[in-house]
Parts: sequence; structure tokens; C-alpha cells
Amino acid sequence: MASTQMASVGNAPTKNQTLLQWVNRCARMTQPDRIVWCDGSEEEKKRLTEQAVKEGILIPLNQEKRPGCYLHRSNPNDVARVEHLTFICTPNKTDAGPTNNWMDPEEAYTKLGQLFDGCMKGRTMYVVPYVMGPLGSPYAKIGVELTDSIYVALNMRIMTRMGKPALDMLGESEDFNRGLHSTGDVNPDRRYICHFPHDNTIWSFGSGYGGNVLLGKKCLALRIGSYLGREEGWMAEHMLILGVTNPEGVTTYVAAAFPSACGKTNFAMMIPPGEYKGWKVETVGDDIAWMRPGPDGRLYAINPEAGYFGVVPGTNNKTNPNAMATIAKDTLFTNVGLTPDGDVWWEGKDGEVPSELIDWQGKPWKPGNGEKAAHPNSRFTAPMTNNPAISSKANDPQGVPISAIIFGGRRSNTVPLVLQAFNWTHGVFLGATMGSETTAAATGKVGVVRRDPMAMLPFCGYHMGDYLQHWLDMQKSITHLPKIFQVNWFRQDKNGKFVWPGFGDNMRVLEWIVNRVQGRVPTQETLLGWVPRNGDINTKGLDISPDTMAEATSIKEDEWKAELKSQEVFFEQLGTKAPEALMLQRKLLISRLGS
Ligand code: SAT
Ligand code: MN
Repeated sequence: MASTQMASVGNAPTKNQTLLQWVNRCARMTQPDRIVWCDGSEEEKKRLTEQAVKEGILIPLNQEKRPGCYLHRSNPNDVARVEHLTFICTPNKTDAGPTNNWMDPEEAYTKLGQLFDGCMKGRTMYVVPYVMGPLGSPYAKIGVELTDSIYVALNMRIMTRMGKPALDMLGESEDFNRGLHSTGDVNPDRRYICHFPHDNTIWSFGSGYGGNVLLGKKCLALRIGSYLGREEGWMAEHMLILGVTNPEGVTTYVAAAFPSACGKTNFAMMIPPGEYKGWKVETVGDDIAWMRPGPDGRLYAINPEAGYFGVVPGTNNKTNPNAMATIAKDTLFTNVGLTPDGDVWWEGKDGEVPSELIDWQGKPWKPGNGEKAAHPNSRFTAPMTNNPAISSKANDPQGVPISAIIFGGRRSNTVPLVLQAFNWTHGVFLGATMGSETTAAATGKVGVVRRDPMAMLPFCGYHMGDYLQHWLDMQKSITHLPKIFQVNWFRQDKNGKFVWPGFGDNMRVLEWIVNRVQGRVPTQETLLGWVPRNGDINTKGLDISPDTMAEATSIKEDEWKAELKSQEVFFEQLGTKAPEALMLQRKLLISRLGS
């Protein structure tokens, strides 16, 4: 049962002294009026939801159309992750590496300590114990987030295994992530997301949005997770996990890394096109994979999350029918439009554009008024159990054996539809040299290519060079190495039109990948890797001309010469930590290109 009382932890539902002392210390610093321990029960969800509605933090949607669904509007200055305000706080600056912002831990604790000082006066502190990973899984990790945001508490309830089960699993152990969060005054000048990998601690101040504040997600599962993974011999990756079953009933598990807002959720929930009778794709996870070698020498992956925090715009019954079913009930929407009949609307939704609505900022909106109804990074938070395509293994404490790893960026040119790496080291090179055009998921300019190794640039909790070396080293402990592939769904023709249809038709590429994994199809060697032979990608039922197909799969040497230059800048940044084996891969590619 949740206990509620005046800023004291005396009646807490745990005897864990380390936890109690830490909560006490944080309460003394932040001075909340009340402390509420979350138990994760239905009764609590009801109570917190009612409270959030009363405070105007959640707006109930039409409960006939969308039972259990609510809308939240974040501060317009607080709609995405803030990479420039995200810090890795290691004693040595070099440990954070050139791709992270660094702050000295002592300086960070002092600076944020001043901001946290008394910041919860008049507010409630929610103590949110949670598990990342299936309950009882040896691969799971426990965290506790202290937050003054009821929205965060309700989101964490969906995104993690939250409440009593987490405290039960923790018992008397001291091994839990210590997360402290306050929305503060939501002032971008006083906003910091600080990670202390050596203390298994996260302090987040001044934001109320997504990856800045749902501390189990990017902060613990990726930044702290990647650090722990290197220490402990496993991998925390920005990857979806899916199982694809062929008509013979054989299931292949695939993990795939794409940067934020590049369609991981769509790929993880894909429905194969009509021609693919007997094929099935099932979701294990849509954003994060924790992978480690299993006793049989294969690489096993769990999804540490329990829900999806997916991009809303563009989601419809064509692009992602499973997502549409997932968000039909018990979903929190953030920053979408509100229709007069109490439903939600966003750019790219099915059906007619409403003639009027209230936009994501709470302002009246009409089609053509020059504004977006939904913010481009508007999100849904939905329990994974809502997903009609959820894998029966999504809760398996042992995870699933991964046979293929896919790296995909958003590239309007250069990178062909699909290729297979020659081997693990070459695959790591493909991942390391991933580039992608930036999206609305992070504050900053949209559409510029940046190097985003393994889609982990914003999420790697230590030196990127050491991270790549860790990837190379992992092959020593995996007997049955997954095959590695690179894909690009986003190639455009000279008129700026996408040449590959994407979405469900990505099944055609996935089929080739599965066939390669199972040794069913020969392949063709190119300077970049192995590619499908002409006709090996099934285009039956697809309206795509041979010319367009050739465009989607083409490898243009001049583009690759420019690409190599841009890769060089990235590797130079890593300095002496650029792994030798990758530099050799680079030399081999240069010589294959003859430049
Ligand atoms: O805002 S989140 O970091 O949770 C989503 C994303 O950018 O992938
Ligand atoms: Mn993500």
C-alpha cells in the first residue's frame, strides 16, 4: 500500500536502510511537503490520474472513443531531449570522451544541489521504484526515481515495472540506480541532465519531457547501462528487438539500431504485406536492447522497458496499424492536437483533417493556419501489452537469441537499401560509421547529417572510442555471432521523393536478411559489403520500377568519397582511442574505392 505523509520516510513500505537514507537525504535537500511511495497498483493509478486531471496536468480524452487515455501538454520550451544540457560526470574528462558534454562530478553535485535546494517546497515528492527488464530476470536492473512530477510517475508506471515488485526485487540490496528529478521552473537556462556513472546516479533538473525525465529510459537503460555493460561484459543498445517467423514456423530474432524518430517503433510492429502469407513479425522491444552472451554462446537480448514512448505524427493505419491499436486505450498523449469531440489528432493521422481543433500548445487551430496541430516530436506512452503483435518472449527473463543486427540511418543518398557486413569487425565498422539526418527528437537543427555510431551518439555514457572497442571485444565471448547488416529506408531521388516505400514493405528486406542468416541465398560482393543479387529482393505486388529499385540499391563512388571524408572527421575526433581494427577497415574500404 502506498503511504502518504508529511515529508518523512518513516512509514515507507521498505526496510532497505540504504534506500531510506538516500530518500531522506534528497528530501532534506528538496524539502517536499509530502512524500508518496508509489506501489504501482491500479488504485494508485486511478488516484494519481484524478489528481493530475484536477491539477490540469492531464486532460481526459473522450472516454468512449479512447478509454483510459489522457492528453498532456508540456511547456513549449520543453518538447525534446536537450543534448547540449546533458552531461556525463566522470572524475576524468577523458572518460566521457569527445562526443559527450562533461562536468566534474563535484561541480555538478554543487551546481545542481543549489537548484534542487528547496525546489520541492509546496510540492509532492513521488518515490518511484522500478525495474528495467522482466521481473526476476538476472539481466534486469533496479532504479528508484524521486520526482516532483505526477506526469513522470504516471509515465514510469507504463514504461517500467514500477512499484511494489521493484521494492520486493530490491530487498535489502544497495544496488539500485539513484535518480533525482525536479521539473524546477522549466527554465531552459536552469536545465541539466547529469549522469554519474561511478555513483549509479542521475540528477535531472528543469525539464518535464520524455528522455530528459523518464530516468529509466535513456539515462539508466542507455547512458548508465552502456557504462555498466562495459564493466560487466554486456551491451546496452539503442535497438528495437523483433521476432520474424517464416511460413515454416522458424522464428529469427533481430535487433536493429536507428536514431530517434527514424521508425524503430514502426519496424518493430511491422505487418508484412499481403504477399507474405504465413509470415509474422512480433515485437520484443521498440527502443532499447540489453544484450549479453548466453550459456549456449549465442547473444541474448531483453527489452528493459514495459511500454512504448513512440513518435505520434505520421502514425496511421497504413504506416503502423499495430501502433494504432496500441494507442486506442490506456495511453498518455503528449503534445498532440485535441479535437472538439475530445479525441486526439496529429499530422499524418487517418481520415479527414478536422476543420478546427486545439493545437499542442492549447491554441485554436485551423487547417492551413501555418502551424502544426501536433508537435513533430509529440509522443504516446502506451503499455506494451496493448500491442496486438507483442512477442510471447517480451517478458521472458532469459531474453531472445539474436541472429541478426541491423544498423540503419536516415540518409537521402549514399547508403544503399541493404548490405551485409563481411564479418563482425566489418559490421562494427558499419555501425561505427553510421550517419543520419537529424530529427525533431532532439532540440536543434533538423535534417543535417551527423555521425551517429550505432545510433548511440546521444546515449553512450563513456568514451565513444572505448565503446567501439567494447563492441569489437564482445566477439570473443559470443560463439555464434549474429550477422550484421546495414539498411537505409530513406534514400531519395533527385526530386526529393523516397525511392523505397518503407513501412510494411521493409518486410522484403527483412526476408532477405532472414534468408542470409539461414544461409538460404547466395549474395553478391561489392566494395561496401554483400548485397542482394538482382531479383533477390522480392518485389511481387510492389509498384516499383527496375530503375527505381536500381536507384534504391545503387552505390555511387563519388558519394562514397565524400562519405569517407566525413567519416575521417569523426575518427579524428576519437584520437588515439579510435580502435585500430576500425582504422584498418577504413583503409581497406579506401583501397577498394581506389581513392
Ligand atoms: O525523448 S526520448 O529520448 O525518450 C525519445 C527519443 O528521443 O528516442
Ligand atoms: Mn530512442
